[in-house]
Amino acid sequence: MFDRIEIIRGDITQIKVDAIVNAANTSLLGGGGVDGAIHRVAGKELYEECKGLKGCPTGSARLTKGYLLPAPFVIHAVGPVWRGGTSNEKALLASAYQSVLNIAVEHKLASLSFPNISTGVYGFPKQEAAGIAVITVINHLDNHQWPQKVVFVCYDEANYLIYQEMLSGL
Ligand code: AR6
Repeated sequence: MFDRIEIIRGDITQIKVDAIVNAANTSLLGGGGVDGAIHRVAGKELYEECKGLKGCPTGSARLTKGYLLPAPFVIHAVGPVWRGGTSNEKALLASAYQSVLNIAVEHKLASLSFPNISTGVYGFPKQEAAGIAVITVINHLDNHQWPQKVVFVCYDEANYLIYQEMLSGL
């Protein structure tokens, strides 16, 4: 099982897997953080394809091509804005991860890399977000062949340390 999960510190736009996951917003039309970085590297064709999707609700995800990215596909997941924890944020974050995993099953994507959705501008507490991400992924991998491999890509040191500790304790 745990040979199917990897943690790395780095920039998700440089990772060659079947699909990288974007931490998008409901418009799917780009923004700052990892979303801005992905759109910058993928080029304007990604923006054009996203325009045609007409948005995505919080807790869901949409598949596009990767264009100039090393990864052939991007799965745009919309995590919740943290509003203190009483606005269904935990279930919505789990649902964003699960939606990505469901797309991987549907399209038989062998490898995925996730950023730490909602833990930047959206302000979700990092430790709690990591717990939700890891549990959702492990439960899914326990019961599904696809994706064969999941990489958690941590950009900031705080998230990297949290994920390392969390997975070493399992
Ligand atoms: N590679 C991997 N992770 C990254 C990168 C990168 N190049 N750049 C930042 N991160 P955020 P959110 C990490 O703010 O909280 C956007 O404007 C970052 O350290 O990108 O889900 C969207 O358009 C953090 O751990 O996304 C939305 O409006 C994680 O990515 C809004 O921000 C998520 O931080 C979404 O907010």
